[in-house]
Amino acid sequence: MRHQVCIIGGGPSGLLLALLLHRAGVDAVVLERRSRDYVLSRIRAGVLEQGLCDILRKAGVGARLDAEGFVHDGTLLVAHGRRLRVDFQETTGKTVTIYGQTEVTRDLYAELDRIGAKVIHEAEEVAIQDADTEAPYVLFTLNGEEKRVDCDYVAGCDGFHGVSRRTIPERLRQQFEHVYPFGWLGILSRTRPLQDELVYAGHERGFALCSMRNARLSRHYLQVPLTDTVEEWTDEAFWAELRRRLPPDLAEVLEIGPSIEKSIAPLRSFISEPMSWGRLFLAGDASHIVPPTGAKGLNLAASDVWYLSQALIARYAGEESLLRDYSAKALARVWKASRFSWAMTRLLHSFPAEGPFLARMQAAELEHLADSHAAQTSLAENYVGLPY
Ligand code: RFL
Ligand code: PHB
Repeated sequence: MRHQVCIIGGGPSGLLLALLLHRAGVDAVVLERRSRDYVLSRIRAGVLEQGLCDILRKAGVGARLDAEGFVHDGTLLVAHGRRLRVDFQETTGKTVTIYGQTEVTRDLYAELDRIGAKVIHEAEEVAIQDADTEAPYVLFTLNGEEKRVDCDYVAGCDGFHGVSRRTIPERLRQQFEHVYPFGWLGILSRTRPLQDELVYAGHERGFALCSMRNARLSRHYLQVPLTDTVEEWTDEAFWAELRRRLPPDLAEVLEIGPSIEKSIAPLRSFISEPMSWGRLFLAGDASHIVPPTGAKGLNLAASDVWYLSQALIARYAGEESLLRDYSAKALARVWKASRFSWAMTRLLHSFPAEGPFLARMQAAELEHLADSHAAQTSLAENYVGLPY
């Protein structure tokens, strides 16, 4: 088969790119390794920047987001005996929206189905060939049968463990990585969110986050050692530990209930440069990972996809310079969001191996944040998303 663009990976990056291209009359196919049910069972991001919401609306998939998403004007930070509400609306004039990545993905699938775009699931052994030539192609197997897609361009949207990044020869790739000595244990429960906004809690026993998906669905996280397993964490142990890490008045009103999902994710910062090679272009987690503390992963995937979609659309209108500049342009925003995610992680987690110096630095930084409108504005500006 032949398509103008072959997109590897049907997560949010790949699906959004496919939709933006189809809207502009560029023909794209998506090859996804998993089943649709599997993709829709992954519980991930929940905080959408205004930039991502605007893209979803432009792509024609904003209706449910606008009807069901929760607009948040600020967030609460509690740590080192301080309680600080950062007001996004007042400091930046912007907000974020709580709407699960699963729902974004569901909306994208529904619209791609409606317009008849091709998303091939359970595509195995995907291999990108001749990406550094004028005629790239992609091989894969489907139900044991070998298939081939000939295309003009390949978009690598297949996440951290995908094949796209590794298709770029190692000698041409520079990788930057920082692994944190802990993970996040997350649970989803049919309980009332702790309060109307997210609560980021720093505690000497470790970080905790109280988030949500809707008025009856909570998403909470605990910092845990990398050696912990999900099986070791009963629901009772999770709730007891979360309560310990919250200020008493919040712990008291925390509604608890059985978990309906529980998982542990390691935290890392990772960036691979460049984000393109010949006619292969990477977007989203395929090229970079941020720790979830700043809620930036999905949002960065969206800014990559926006730049890439505009570059490919321009290319089919006869203008090639945007594609040439794609990697540099995307990386500039990636590094800034990675810096923010790293700084939020350093500020709020416990790093016992680093001794008391870091803990005092965290306390000083929170004190500065509490005293300085400029510092709050800077945090808010990054949290709601840098412009693109
Ligand atoms: P994905 O979502 O990993 O999708 C990649 C897709 O590619 C498929 N694939 C392949 N397909 C074909 N052939 C292959 N060889 C393939 N290999 C893989 C996979 O099956 C998959 O469907 O990457 P994408 O699209 O770039 O999207 C990135 C986001 O998913 C990710 O950045 C966010 O979820 C990160 N993240 C958060 N981001 C935010 O912006 N805000 C948040 O609040 C937030 N919270 C989170 C998060 C990630 C978390 N985890 C579990 C990593 C919270 C958590 C706990
Ligand atoms: C989430 O709701 O899953 C979530 C929210 C904020 C974060 C990370 C994850 O910083």
